[in-house]
Amino acid sequence: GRKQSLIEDARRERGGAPAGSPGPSRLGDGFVFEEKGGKVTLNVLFALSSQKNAGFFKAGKIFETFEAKLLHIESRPGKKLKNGGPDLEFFMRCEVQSSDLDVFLNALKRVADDVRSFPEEKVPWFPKQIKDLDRCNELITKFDPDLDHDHPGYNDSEYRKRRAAIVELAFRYKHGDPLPTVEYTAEETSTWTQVYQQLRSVYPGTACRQFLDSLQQLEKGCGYGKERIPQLREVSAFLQEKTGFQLRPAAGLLSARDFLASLAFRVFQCTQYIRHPSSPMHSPEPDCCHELLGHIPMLANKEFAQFSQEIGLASLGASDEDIEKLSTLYWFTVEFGLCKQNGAVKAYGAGLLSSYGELIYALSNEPEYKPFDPEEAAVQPYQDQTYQPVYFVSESFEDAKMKLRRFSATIQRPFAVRYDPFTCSVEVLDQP
Ligand code: HBI
Ligand code: NLE
Ligand code: FE
Repeated sequence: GRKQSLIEDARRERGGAPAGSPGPSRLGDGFVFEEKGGKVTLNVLFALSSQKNAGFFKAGKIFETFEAKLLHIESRPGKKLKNGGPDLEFFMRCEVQSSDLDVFLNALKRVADDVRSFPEEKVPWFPKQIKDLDRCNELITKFDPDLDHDHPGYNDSEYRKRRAAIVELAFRYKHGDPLPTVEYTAEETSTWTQVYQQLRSVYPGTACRQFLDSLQQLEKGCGYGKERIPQLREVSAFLQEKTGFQLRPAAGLLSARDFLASLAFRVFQCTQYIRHPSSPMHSPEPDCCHELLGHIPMLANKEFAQFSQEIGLASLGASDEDIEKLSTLYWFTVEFGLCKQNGAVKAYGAGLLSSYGELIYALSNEPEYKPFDPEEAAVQPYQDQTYQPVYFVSESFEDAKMKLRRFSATIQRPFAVRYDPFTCSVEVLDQP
């Protein structure tokens, strides 16, 4: 009936091309749709005038005619249409007979505007070039001082205003721009001084050797000290010489996927604002004390830089479940890891090395210690509001690195990636 007549129409439009099964189809959009059991799954986007509701029912009729199996539907207000009036944009995921695909989409194009179709994404998008990191900035707002009632800055409008201004620099930043400089206020500098002095005095007995080595170099050659907050620009230049890592400004806590992806390019996303002066000893979220004191000294270490990048590469295009595992592992190592050195337990995790309160607590006899095992650490539940109840202790720094590397290699993907340092890009190698 109706379907047959649409097929006839389509054949006429194609200039009388023979009918028959077009099979997996390449359409105007240039996508190849994968056929499975005679069916294809596709995403369709189209716009309809919200003033003429008839369009919606006509579109629905087409889905009905082709017995499209709807898997998902969303609508949102769109732009103004050519033919006047605001529109509604629809996003549908559906399954149709692969032999009907062309005709189905053409029929839709007659009743809707801006019809676009693309195959179902099987692998989550990931950056291939260093400049793609401009798109890796998904924020997790749970510790945002504007939204989180428990944030020490929640009732401090001055703090929030100042912080918004610093965060704006990160929002505007594009790869290749000079790193923004922040003129820190006297109050901010005084918070830094307090944090620096407290931590510096306990580092010799609590931090791992690699951290102490780097910190010394940063103090000698990169302006580290209690007097002022180092600028990202000078720190990035220092790191580039040591390990090829560079910094880019981040607006806050990023999603694990975006944060880890940047590590694949030896880019570390750094917040530039400082914690609230009322809680210098601990903050649940990253701030410049955490980045500059916790992370930077470790990233100036060649071996640590190497395995940070490896975790990053393992995360590219990984499933949500694998990202969850990798980020939990990252949490218990890069953020809160302990290791044995000369018979004593020392901290190498950045979340410990930037929090006087937790550093002392982690090395006291209060928390539980477990021997580091990546399989176990990757699924250990954790909370990120306050001090950890459990820490993983590795036999040595090298041992942690080796085990982490072995674990990262077990993340399964239908392709392999290789980093090309000459072009700062990721090559994707398809595996059969
Ligand atoms: N975002 N800006 C920023 N800084 C971090 O240190 C950070 C992050 N997002 C996630 C994260 N760290 C990790 O704890 C893991 O979830 C990867
Ligand atoms: N708790 C850390 C600190 O106070 O510096 C920050 C941890 C960020 C994950
Ligand atoms: Fe961190």
